[in-house]
Amino acid sequence: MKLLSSDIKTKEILDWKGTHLLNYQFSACSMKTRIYLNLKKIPFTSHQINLSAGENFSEWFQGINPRSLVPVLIHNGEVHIESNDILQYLEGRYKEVSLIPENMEEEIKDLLKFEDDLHVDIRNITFKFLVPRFLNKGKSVQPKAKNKATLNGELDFMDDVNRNFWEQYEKHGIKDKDASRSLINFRTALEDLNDQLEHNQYILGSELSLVDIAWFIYTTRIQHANYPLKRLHPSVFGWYERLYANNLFRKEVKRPLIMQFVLYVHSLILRLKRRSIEDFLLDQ
Ligand SMILES: N[C@@H](CCC(=O)N[C@@H](CS)C(=O)NCC(=O)O)C(=O)O
Repeated sequence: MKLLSSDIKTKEILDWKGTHLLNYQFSACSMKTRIYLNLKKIPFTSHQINLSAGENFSEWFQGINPRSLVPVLIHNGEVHIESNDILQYLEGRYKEVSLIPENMEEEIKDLLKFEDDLHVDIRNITFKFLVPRFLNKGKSVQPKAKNKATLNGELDFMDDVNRNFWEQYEKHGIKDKDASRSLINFRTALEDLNDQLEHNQYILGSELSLVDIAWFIYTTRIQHANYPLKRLHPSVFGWYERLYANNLFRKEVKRPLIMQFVLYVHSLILRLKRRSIEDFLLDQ
């Protein structure tokens, strides 16, 4: 999704030349765009927006993305938001090493839309089973900036959806019924994926595509949250391991040891309390 230059209120970025990615090291959608840029060998400048510190709600960033979300691509002063749209936009500009197999544009569009629709579910799973709630305690959702970016001249409702998510999370965490529904949605999608990957090297056949990149990120995330991928969907797990062997994928999903340690302790606590993904799956 390309924004109009009149929608951008942080005007300085309109003069940026080359390829810039506003992203966060540990954000799933950011990882997706970084892996894509690595695979395509597109040189880019990375600008970290620390989501844990609420930097996406700074005046500066709110003046760029009306949704206050990462990633944002700035390509020779043009601003693009929505990770899947960013990949498809770049695919149209950089044709060598195609990641949209011939005649599959429409199928890929549909599959990426399906993947994007699951974003709310990966969020629920992440904040229910992976990230302890205290880590988001200090997350400061700043009020709407005076000079907020717009979408075609209007404030964007997706910003309110996101703010509402954080407000609810602050009050109740992720509710059990939402977590269960999200697990069912993922399990169903992964069962289909498993059928496809039983006979194929990649999701769409013999060629690597944007859909593989997108699902690599989701499968990484749910495994970090201790979803039993290998046991429930062995062909998806085999495909995941093949991609993980490639450093262009692997380096973007690396987590520092201290983070791994904190999340491991959290997962032990969930297991002891019988609140892990495995426990929720048993109840379904
Ligand atoms: N559909 C969007 C989702 C973007 C999104 O939700 N980004 C998350 C990180 S993965 C974010 O910026 N979260 C910050 C927040 O909610 O405060 C995309 O694909 O780009």
